[in-house]
Amino acid sequence: WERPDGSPFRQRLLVVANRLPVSAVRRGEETWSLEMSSGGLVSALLGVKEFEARWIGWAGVNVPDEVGQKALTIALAEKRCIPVFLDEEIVHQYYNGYCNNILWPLFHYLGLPQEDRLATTRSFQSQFAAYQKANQMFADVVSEHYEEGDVVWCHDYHLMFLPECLKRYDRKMKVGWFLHTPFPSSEIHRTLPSRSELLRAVLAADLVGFHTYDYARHFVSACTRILGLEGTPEGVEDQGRLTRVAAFPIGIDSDRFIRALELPQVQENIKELKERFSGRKVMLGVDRLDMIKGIPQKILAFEKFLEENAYWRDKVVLLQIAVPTRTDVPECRLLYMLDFIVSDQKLTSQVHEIVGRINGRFGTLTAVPIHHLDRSLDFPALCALYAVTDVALVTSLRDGMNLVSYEFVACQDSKRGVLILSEFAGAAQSLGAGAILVNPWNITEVALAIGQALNMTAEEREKRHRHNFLHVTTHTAQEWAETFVSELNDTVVEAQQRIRE
Ligand code: ADQ
Repeated sequence: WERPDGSPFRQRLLVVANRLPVSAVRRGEETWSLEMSSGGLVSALLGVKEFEARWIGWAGVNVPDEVGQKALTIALAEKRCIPVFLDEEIVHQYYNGYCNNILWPLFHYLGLPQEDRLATTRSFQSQFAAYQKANQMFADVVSEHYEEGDVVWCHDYHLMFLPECLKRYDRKMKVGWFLHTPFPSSEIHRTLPSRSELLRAVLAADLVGFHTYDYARHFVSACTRILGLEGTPEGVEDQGRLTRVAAFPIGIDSDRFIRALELPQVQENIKELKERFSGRKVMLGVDRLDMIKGIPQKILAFEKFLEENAYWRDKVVLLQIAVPTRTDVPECRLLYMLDFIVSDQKLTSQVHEIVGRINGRFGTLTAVPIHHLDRSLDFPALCALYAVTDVALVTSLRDGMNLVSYEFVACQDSKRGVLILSEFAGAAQSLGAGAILVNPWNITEVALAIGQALNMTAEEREKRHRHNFLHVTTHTAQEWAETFVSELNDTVVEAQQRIRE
């Protein structure tokens, strides 16, 4: 592959993530249809001009037969994607089990599941073994495709073992690892039975990145307290070898959102929404349906606001879009999804119950205060919603960054709406000066923030929006990816120099 102008790329970049950025649907024995997803990471890497990126990951489908695997591999190659084939048992133990039932809640301060509190329990041990095995399977695929000089960028909590597996394969490989979730305080991390193994495996990387300085600091503290290693301003040192640790706050492809606002379909959606909610202020929540997003807390705060502000009852509407997420893994049959389905169902019914109560209390025959949708929106609909919103509410209990807050800001250049943002989202560090920061556990505080946002003067909104818009449009996903990869290259060069000295 060449760059659009015909010149060669400076370097090859192997991006390794649990999921490939495609959805694959089998149409026949040897026929697959593929749809490229358009998430932040994809746009970020498409925008990186110097590197020729290839993706390595699981395609999200179970392909037990060789014919199907071969056909899928060929189809994916056109999209620069290389599949790792995981069977159902591994997916159950590694992905649903260790990743999403143990690491995800722990990293978001929700603790370990009760039955897994003891390292000796069978389920914990087998899930951890499957996690290591799956990481080795990813490493095997990377090593098949790796060429000297390539940069390998591993992503997220699914692949904490990968740096160690890769360095075992080739000590000189340039390996970076980035965490998209928070890294919790070392006091939380030390409750994890496999705490040391995971830290050591990550430290095998040359560069370790987090969204915020706080997460990086927590990681370094965990390494010093749990492993007894030395933390330095640069990272973590172990017997003269330095693993560089730093913050690389992610961004979005802001141009994509800004350009979308001009599309006829988006303009049409905006017009319809304006007519539909005319005379009312629009408040918006867009979240994956997940415990960490604080959806019940958000709705309860809105209820408190309506309770205490009768004037606003027929003048404001909250649109809450909550997309059920982990059900997008087709082969996670009911049995495998049990833990999530139960907790997602509990969360959904809890949210439905609160919404029903509030609409019953404050609704009229012609209008209800909350519209709650349990589904995903397509890109034009999402952009239109962001554009017509007066107040966006992000009340995550913990969130690595939270890109919804960035997307909202990118779509608000004509409206200058207000962002209410949880102080426990990584985005609070970058958009804090423009947003109203809240503790989502404090319903009264959030209710007051809603009042403050709805009553804010145009000058104040303008000032806050300017700050956030400048940040979102300058600290983009492309900049994030470029900075990480060039820092990784520099780190390796510096390490080689140190060895020579
Ligand atoms: P997520 O937890 O998925 O990502 P977030 O950063 O908010 O959280 O990104 C969600 C994405 O999904 C956004 O692009 C949003 O537009 C989209 N989305 C959410 N709900 C939707 C809906 N109902 N309909 C359509 N689209 C919807 C993880 C971490 C985050 C971190 C990112 C990137 O948990 O903290 O910011 O990775 O590192």
